[in-house]
Amino acid sequence: MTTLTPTLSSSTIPNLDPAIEAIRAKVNAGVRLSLDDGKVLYETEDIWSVLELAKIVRDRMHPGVAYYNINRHLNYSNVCALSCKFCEFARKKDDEGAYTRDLEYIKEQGRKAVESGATEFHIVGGLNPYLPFEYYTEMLRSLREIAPQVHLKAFTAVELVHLARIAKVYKRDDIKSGVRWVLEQLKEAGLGSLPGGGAEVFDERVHKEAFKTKIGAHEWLDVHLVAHELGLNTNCTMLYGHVDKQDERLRHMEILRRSQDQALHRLGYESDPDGYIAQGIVESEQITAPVITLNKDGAKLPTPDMSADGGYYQTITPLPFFPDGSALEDLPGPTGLENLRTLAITRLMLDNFPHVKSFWIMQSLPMAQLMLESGADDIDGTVVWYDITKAVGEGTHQETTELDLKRAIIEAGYEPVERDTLYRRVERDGSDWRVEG
Ligand code: V47
Repeated sequence: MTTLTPTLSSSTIPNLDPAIEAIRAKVNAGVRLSLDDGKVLYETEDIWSVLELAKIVRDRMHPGVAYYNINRHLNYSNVCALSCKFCEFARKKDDEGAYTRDLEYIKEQGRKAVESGATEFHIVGGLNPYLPFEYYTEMLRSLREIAPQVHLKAFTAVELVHLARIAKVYKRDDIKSGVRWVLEQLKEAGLGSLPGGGAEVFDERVHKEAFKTKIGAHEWLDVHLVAHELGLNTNCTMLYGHVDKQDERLRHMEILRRSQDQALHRLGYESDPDGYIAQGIVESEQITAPVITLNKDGAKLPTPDMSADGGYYQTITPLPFFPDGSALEDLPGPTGLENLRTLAITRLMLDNFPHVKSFWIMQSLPMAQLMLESGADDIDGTVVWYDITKAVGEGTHQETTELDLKRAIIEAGYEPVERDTLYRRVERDGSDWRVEG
């Protein structure tokens, strides 16, 4: 049970937990934290120091600035062959509220994106067994034609495995080759990067209990590996606060950190002499790469132009579980402090991730603002329509204005920087925009 001491600040009182001091020394030196350090960060009563340490790292990596974007989410279909217990979004074909958007709807969304000056489409949907592979290439081509400037960040790893199946290129013993073919076709049709959804928590127990028929950690990582090899940048997520435990979240972070080591190694980053490889992590043992950290003073963050030689993970977004309407709705979901702490620990553990996003739709804008002070450097965008989770009393229209995003960032003490999907600065004149440099 966490004890709160809200009137005390760690700069005016001795530290509440001496174990934090050892971690502070590592953070100051930019040394990789171990899983045991992560456990201390989860268990300490001194949550304020955890948030403060994450802020130190975040400010070192992105001094003075916080990012947002002008984007639109597009959920093309909620019809899904799977029945994951945490999901409220999925419907069967004949269920009330089931939908599949036709190309006309998608084109209309493309026109609206241009009118509103959006720089990104975030496109995801269920595993719809009734759509042909051509639907997906046509969707991207149409958007590319109508909104050529808008970046298409589309399809989670599990959707891409599903596309390999419907395109009949899926091989159970060699997932990578089918997914490579699918990604090549989609890239040709306009795909720019992959969103980070569907990772959930990389753990066999959690997988069996909450999303047993969905792909597991190995497949998810393989899809992102192939995307990186094809020069596509990707994101990743962690959906926490349901049946998962804290040590399982830490292992999830460790696996992602090793996967990023691999991506950065491919990009020519040098190994870290203070590197630490966790023992006994089945999945990550298969990831052979030197340890690479980016959280030291002066460390060079990856840039979009590097992705010509291979991609990398840009952003990790911790996603708090929304119980309402799901098969796990009897669970309470994480609290605000749990959300802050998990975001801060994510920043501290994932020392080789350039960005940590607080997705305001799921955290709320006020909480996202606090998270800028606790490890996040990005709060995502204007969103407009979002169907996967709904805040209390909200439908799928979940939009905020650029002004509100900027106001939240300024009030948190940072300069708001509009970014494109690849984190390049955007110069804007109304709905006209261009990338700086
Ligand atoms: O894949 C599903 C999760 C994800 C619930 O890459 C749930 O920049 C909470 O991935 N409660 C979609 N989460 C969202 C996502 C995302 C969002 C913003 C930015 C990026 C990015 C990615 O939401 C799903 C799933 O993991 N999810 N149901 C739920 N009840």
